[in-house]
Amino acid sequence: MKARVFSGIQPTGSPHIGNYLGALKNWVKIQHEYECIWGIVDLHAITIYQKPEELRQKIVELAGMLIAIGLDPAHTSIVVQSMIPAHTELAWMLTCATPIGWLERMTQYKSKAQAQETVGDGLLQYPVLMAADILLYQAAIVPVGDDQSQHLELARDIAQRFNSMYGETFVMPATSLPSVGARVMGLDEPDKKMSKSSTGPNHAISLLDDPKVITKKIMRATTDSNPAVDFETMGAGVKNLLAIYQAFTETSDDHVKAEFDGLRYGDMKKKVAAAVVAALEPIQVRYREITADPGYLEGVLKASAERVSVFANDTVYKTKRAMGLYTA
Ligand code: AQP
Repeated sequence: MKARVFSGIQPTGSPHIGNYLGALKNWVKIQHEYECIWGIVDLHAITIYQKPEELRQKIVELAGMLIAIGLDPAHTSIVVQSMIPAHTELAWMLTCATPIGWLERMTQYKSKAQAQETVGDGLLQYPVLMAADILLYQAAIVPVGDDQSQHLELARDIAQRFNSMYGETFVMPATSLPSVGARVMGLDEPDKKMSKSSTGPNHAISLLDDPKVITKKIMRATTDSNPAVDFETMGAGVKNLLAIYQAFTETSDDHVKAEFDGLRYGDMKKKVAAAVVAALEPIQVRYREITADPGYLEGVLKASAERVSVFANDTVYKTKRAMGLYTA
């Protein structure tokens, strides 16, 4: 039997190359090796206010994007989290087994809470819901970007605590990070991770950005005071651009060094931009074809939800039994 894999992406903003290189590209690579479930985690998205009309639209667009990047819905499940009530049922049971101090320590909670006038309880519970997403499917592997490593560790702690309180119920999930691109930084602020919610016009490259826009953003990316690439002294901005190039072209460290050492920044940026444009163009063509037929996407989401509900309900049943809740 193939091991099960789960990972999710929030339908907030437009997916960017950080999401792609940190997580999505890896999803496509492993989709035939494992039994994979990919979540459009809309219940996570609402931990920060989302405009309802936009959210609904973004969920469908994200489903289209996941297929456009190469996920094959005939072999892999693409699920909208809120279509499967078992996610929230399990999340509540796990909440009751999670010490609040574990949640207050999460760095994502601290940084997102700082940016809010009023902090909703959902933001604090975010990692418990994420643990529920993973444990619900008894996933053995979770491919994510590096920013989610702390949440994954917490999911393991929650699983371990639950198993020791109530008996073996959950499979322990392992984190899988890509070797290059695990943390893509903002083009304008290379000390901050590229993020959908950052608003700077040159911060992120969306997977749907026009080739001209991609080139313009990369040409304006922050570098340092050197005139050309120097592997001994390069700053975070140049490192980030070369990591983006390497992750898109899947070339070795030696190849990148040979190609870029001593190259002036203007020429280096042109090469990076050409690699990003070449990789994203076919995705954009497929995206336009797929989203032209919303009925198709609806069918994919319904079929996936039906398929995975069997495992999900089974885990909820086991968890209820373990905790002594009443089951018919
Ligand atoms: N900059 C990044 N580099 C590498 N991987 C990244 N991921 C996110 N940003 C980077 C990975 O993408 C997957 C899905 O992301 P998400 O939508 O759940 O993550 P996020 O952290 O919420 O993304 P954003 O862009 O930062 O959105 P906001 O601003 O709304 O919080 C995850 O596997 C994540 O690791």
